[in-house]
Parts: sequence; C-alpha cells; structure tokens
Amino acid sequence: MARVFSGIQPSGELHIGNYLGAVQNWVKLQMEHDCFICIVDYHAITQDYDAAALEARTLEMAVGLVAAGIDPERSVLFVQSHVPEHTELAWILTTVTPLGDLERMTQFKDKSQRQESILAGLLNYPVLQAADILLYRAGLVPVGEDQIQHLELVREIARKWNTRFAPGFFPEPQAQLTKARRIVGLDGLGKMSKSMGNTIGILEEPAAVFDRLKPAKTDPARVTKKDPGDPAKCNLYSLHQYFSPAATVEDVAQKCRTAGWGCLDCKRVLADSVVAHFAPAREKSRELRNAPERIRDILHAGAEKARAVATETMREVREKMGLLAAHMPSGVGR
Ligand code: AQP
Repeated sequence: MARVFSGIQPSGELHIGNYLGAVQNWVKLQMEHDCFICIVDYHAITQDYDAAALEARTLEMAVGLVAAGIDPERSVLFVQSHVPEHTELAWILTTVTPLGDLERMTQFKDKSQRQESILAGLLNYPVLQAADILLYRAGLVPVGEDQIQHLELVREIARKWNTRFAPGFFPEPQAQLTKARRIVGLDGLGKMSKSMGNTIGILEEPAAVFDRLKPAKTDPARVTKKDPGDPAKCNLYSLHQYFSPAATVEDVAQKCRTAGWGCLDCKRVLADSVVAHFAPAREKSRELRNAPERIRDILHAGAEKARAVATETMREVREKMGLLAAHMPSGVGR
C-alpha cells in the first residue's frame, strides 16, 4: 500500500476549496494508508506574510484539519519546520534540479508577478515540495489541480537523483485528484485561494457564511431578478452540487432557469447547506480551542513520528551521495 503525503500552507483559513480539493481525500485515505499530513509553514513564508500571525495560523490550521476529520491516531499530522530534514533534503535536491525547470512553473510565474523583487525561496518552492514528499518516500499525493505541474517536477527530480545516486530509491509519486479538482473563488476570477481572499472558511460562523456569499459572482446574464440564468455558468450552482441535497440542487437549477427567484435567495439556501455540512467540524473545533495543549501535543507527537522516518531517509541519502558520516568524538556517550 503506497504511503501518502500531502501538505497545506498556514497562510490563512482552511477553506472549502482546500476541503473539497484535498482534505476530504486525506480523511478517506487515512482509513487505508499510512498518511503524513504536513502544515507547510516554510512554504507559507515564500510570500509576503505577517510574522506576528503565523504561529496562531499554524495552530488554527491544525485545529481545522482535526475538526475536518484528520485523525491523529491514523495520520501523522505535523508542522514542516519541526522536522529540519525537509530543508536539508531540499538543498540536496537543488543540486539535481535545472534552473529552467523551476522558471517555467506556472505558479512561480503568477506569484512572482505579485512580488516587488522576486525571491529565491519562491523559485525553489517546488524543490522544497519535492523534499517534503520524497523524505517519506511517499507514492501517492492527494492534491488539487493547481499542484499537478509541481508533482510532475517532483517525479522528474526523483528520477534525476535516482539515476545519479541510487536507482529506484525514491518512488515517483502519483497525484490523486478529487472530482472537485479546482474550486473557483467567490470573485469568480480564479481558483479559490487563501492569499486571494475569495474564500469561505470551513469553520466560519453561520452568519458570516452568508455575508461571504452576498457579493459572490453568479451567472453574469442575471443582471436583474427577472433575467433567467444558466446554472452551468454559475459558480455557486457548482457549490450547491457539493453541499445541498439532490432535491434542493434540482430546485435551485429550475428557479435559476425560470427566474423564479433572485441570486440572493439562492445564496441564502447555499449558506444554509454549507453551515449544516460543517456543523460537526465547528463543534469539534470549539472543543479543541478550549483545550489548546491538546493540539500542541498532537503536533509534537506527529513531528516525532515524522522525524523517525525522515532521519533514516537522510542517513541513506547522505551515504549514497558519499557524504562523510558525522562522527561522535571519542568519549562522548560513554
Ligand atoms: N481552489 C481549490 N480547488 C481545489 N483544491 C485546492 N487546493 C487549494 N485551493 C484549491 C488544494 O488544497 C491543498 C492545500 O493548498 P494550499 O495550502 O496551497 O492552498 P491555497 O488556498 O491555494 O493557499 P494559498 O496560501 O492561497 O496559496 P496559493 O496562493 O498558492 O494558492 C493543495 O492540495 C491544493 O491543491
């Protein structure tokens, strides 16, 4: 059974795009696979970020993941910076990664346009991602569509390292997508993404869900309440398909086509469906926030388990690359 690795940045709230595109898959896979779920804080610092907020965001991401169904007894849930071998392997992998491969990554091209001066960390992001996955010699990586190109590069990096130092040592990991491989943001402009502020958080308070939906883009043909719309052209209709019961989805489509109601009515029903779907997660998150030590303990235990695997991989990597083993001075430990 292939080992699973996946990660999420603590760059904002855990949103329904993360949930539908990746996290719900992790929850399923942990029933049958050895799963490593990592809060990738070293990735989150490759963009402009608020240092004063990062610690709280990291803890809140862990709360969100456990509330969404990640079971720390089944999955190894941990924070990337607690396992220094991630950055150690990343450095090693930069030595087999051509610069041109990094420069042609779509995410690098998009994000570098938003940076005043382009930082090397952003360019090297996919190498760190390769290290995250290869450190655990994972075979399966459940992600959203935006990560497919990075996964191809991870396979390429694994191939290059294997060819040079140890054929077959690193598996070439396969991506696993859900049906909701790309959830569009509420602004209708691009992918739902923490850094774009076009999200609905899974732990959002009920009233706030409707507030988020109010300005959301729908079928542009619906200018007034009297204009009929096409559900296939409405981003919110696709969210109904994930969160509303089948009878409601049908009713929503019919009322949209016949201008039987306005978009705001449709949004109210969607808000109710989203609120109902995440009610158990909200409840669980309250319990976790009331016992803050519990989350820190989960992350500590997760990092210990992750390190046990990571140190062994690095020992073998160093050996295969001809790096001199560290030697304890005589007398130490006697
Ligand atoms: N809109 C989405 N639809 C489907 N899957 C998605 N994922 C992210 N957005 C969508 C998947 O969620 C996992 C965690 O990814 P992330 O931490 O990079 O999430 P983000 O919201 O995209 O985060 P940021 O901070 O805003 O980063 P950028 O700016 O890179 O988008 C991944 O498996 C991802 O595919």
